[in-house]
Amino acid sequence: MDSTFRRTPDIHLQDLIDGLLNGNRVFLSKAITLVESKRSDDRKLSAELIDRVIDSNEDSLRIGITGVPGVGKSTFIESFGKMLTSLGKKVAVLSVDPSSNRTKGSILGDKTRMDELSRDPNAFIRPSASGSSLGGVAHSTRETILLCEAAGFDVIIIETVGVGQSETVVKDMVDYFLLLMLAGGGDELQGIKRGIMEMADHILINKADKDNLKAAKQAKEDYKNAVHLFPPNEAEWVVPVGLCSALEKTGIKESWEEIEKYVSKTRSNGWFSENRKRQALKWFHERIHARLEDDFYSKPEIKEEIKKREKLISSQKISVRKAVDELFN
Ligand SMILES: Nc1nc2c(ncn2[C@@H]2O[C@H](COP(=O)(O)OP(=O)(O)OP(=O)(O)O)[C@@H](O)[C@H]2O)c(=O)[nH]1
Ligand SMILES: [Mg+2]
Repeated sequence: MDSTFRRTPDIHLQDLIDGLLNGNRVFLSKAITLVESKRSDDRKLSAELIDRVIDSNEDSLRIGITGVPGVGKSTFIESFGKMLTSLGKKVAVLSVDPSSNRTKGSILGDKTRMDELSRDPNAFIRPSASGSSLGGVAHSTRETILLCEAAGFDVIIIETVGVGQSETVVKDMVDYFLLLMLAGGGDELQGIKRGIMEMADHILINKADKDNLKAAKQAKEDYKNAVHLFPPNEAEWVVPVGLCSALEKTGIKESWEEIEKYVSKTRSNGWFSENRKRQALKWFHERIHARLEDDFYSKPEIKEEIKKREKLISSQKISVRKAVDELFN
């Protein structure tokens, strides 16, 4: 972030907000960099910024997309995103990644896979925030969603690699959670846990093309049967199972039609706003926990006291209970 933002915050913050609300993507990028910053003066500005844009998201739609590495998430987002911009929508693409899993190669790969979308004036693609913890990345991604919405983006897509905890984190920040799968091999082989399938609002079997089409059709039937056995969800939504080819751009429009059905159903049965409300409350409590932890561990005297007690615990000279009690006294 340019340092003049810090020196005269009030004037520049207003410029930033104006630019953001006008949909200016340079200002959007700057605003995102600001909320990702860990500097304490930036934090104050970010808090003010977020506060000013908090209520501009009534009509937006937040879609999470997950699936094992290589399933075709980025390719799908390219085709799906282009289809949406052709309908006049403004699309923002963010990603949540446990950063250590992300190689330079796959980020470069994304640039080519989302080539058309990245050049589309109605699309905005922002690579994942680099953060030390998943919780920290999740927090800044949530604020980034708010900023994108303030800048007039109506569909926010969040890609996550389906390898573990990041799915739960993304599920908690989106209205709709789409799971991309591959035919053949069964769930175990794909490394997709049953729990993740149960989180999905939509299962889409990708690469349903060429020699793979027959297997994809079979997989569709199998997953349809599996979905029937899942516990009913609070949205009262029957999870659709579909086929698509992100590469050949088939099944893309159909998947959007399913999403529209979901939105209209959950907006009328109240789940859409109930879910957002619950997500916001969960986020609030997560931040309280994170803040308490940060404040506690960042005290220099605590660090020393912890070290001392680690030694005592290792040599069984003190109980964990007593060590903790002492630290809090
Ligand atoms: N045949 C076929 N290939 C596809 C399709 N979608 C993606 N691919 C190919 O699969 C490979 C992986 O695609 P990506 O879009 O990078 O997959 P990803 O899920 O984003 O991968 P990560 O970001 O590494 O987790 C690429 O070589 C794509 O060209 C499809 O619908 N059909
Ligand atoms: Mg990808």
